[in-house]
Amino acid sequence: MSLEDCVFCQVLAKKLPSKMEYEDDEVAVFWDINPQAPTHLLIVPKKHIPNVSSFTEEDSYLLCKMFQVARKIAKKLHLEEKGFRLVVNEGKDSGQSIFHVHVHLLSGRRLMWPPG
Ligand code: DGP
Repeated sequence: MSLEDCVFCQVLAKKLPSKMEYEDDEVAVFWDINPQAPTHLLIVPKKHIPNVSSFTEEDSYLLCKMFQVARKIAKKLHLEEKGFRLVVNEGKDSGQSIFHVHVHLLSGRRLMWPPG
């Protein structure tokens, strides 16, 4: 897949604007363009991996790192006390619309369960 085909690759390459909250060599965190909660961030690996099903054994470190970054961002934004939700949509029926794997971090309102 080329850079032009993936919205998140374009965000990561700064070819599309975003409100970046965190960035290192492997993972970036930016604010969702269509927020579903007062805090709605996306934790995204810089490596183009389409979805969870595409993760290889070698990517295991990255998957773990995405959750570590989520934890640090939640702490930085003081989300721990009230709580937050981490969500990964996998495939079209789950609602995945961008096929570059990402973890949604949602917080700031009472979240319903089960999700719709
Ligand atoms: P999902 O449906 O799980 O694939 O989530 C994709 C999310 O990405 C969705 O909540 C909207 C968000 N999104 C789509 N395009 C952009 C964009 O160009 N910039 C940002 N910041 N978020 C985007």
